[in-house]
Amino acid sequence: MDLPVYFISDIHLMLKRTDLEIKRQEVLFNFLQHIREKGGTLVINGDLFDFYFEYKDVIPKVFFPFYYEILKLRESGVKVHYVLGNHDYWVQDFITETLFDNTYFSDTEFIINGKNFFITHGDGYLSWDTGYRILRRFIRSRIFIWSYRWIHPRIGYAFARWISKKGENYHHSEEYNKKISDEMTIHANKQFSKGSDYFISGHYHQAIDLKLKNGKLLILGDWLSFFSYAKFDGENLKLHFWKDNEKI
Ligand SMILES: [Mn+2]
Repeated sequence: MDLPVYFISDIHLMLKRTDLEIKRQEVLFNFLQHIREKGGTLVINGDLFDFYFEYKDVIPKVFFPFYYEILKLRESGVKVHYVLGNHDYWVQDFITETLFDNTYFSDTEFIINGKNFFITHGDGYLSWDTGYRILRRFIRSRIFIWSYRWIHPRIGYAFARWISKKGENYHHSEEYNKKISDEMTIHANKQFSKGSDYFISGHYHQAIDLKLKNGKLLILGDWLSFFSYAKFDGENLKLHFWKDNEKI
């Protein structure tokens, strides 16, 4: 992978292009332009889209400005990797073949400059999340995806908008956030004992850059309130905050 490697997650590109959403995407596009100018590699660690469902012959048009930015980025020589999240798992060949260099349907590992990166979107990890893990198995099953595909997109997407509205609040109490980072620390330490140097997760909408005894745990924040990204320059991995967000 070309250096530097940038990691972002939980962008949640919305189905509704409000003024705020357009401004927010502009901030993201400025960040992508920055990468285009500097070169390197981009890893998107899940929940890029607030909802994404692709049909055999049809893709959602609302994300067209984003598709264009990614193609420009790739044309400049930057490779873009995409780890699917719980909001945007239902992709087909437009995502895997046309838009991104590589798409990952589950946790993955990269070796970059001799360092071992364990990359996960992060959902399904919490010990008390058994109900979610069962639901996830169902909504990722062939039968569910096959059935959903036969629902008219007008209905399929209306349903998604409704779900998305219900889950709008990503702000949690400090106590809850602490519980999550403690639990993710346990998972990270497990990976470090298997040889990983870095454990990178998204999903939890908190920005954490935590040096542990045998490695580093990063929770990437999001592009709804943190505008955070991690950068690996070949030596160090660090969490940063994109300053451009002052405009919104
Ligand atoms: Mn998520």
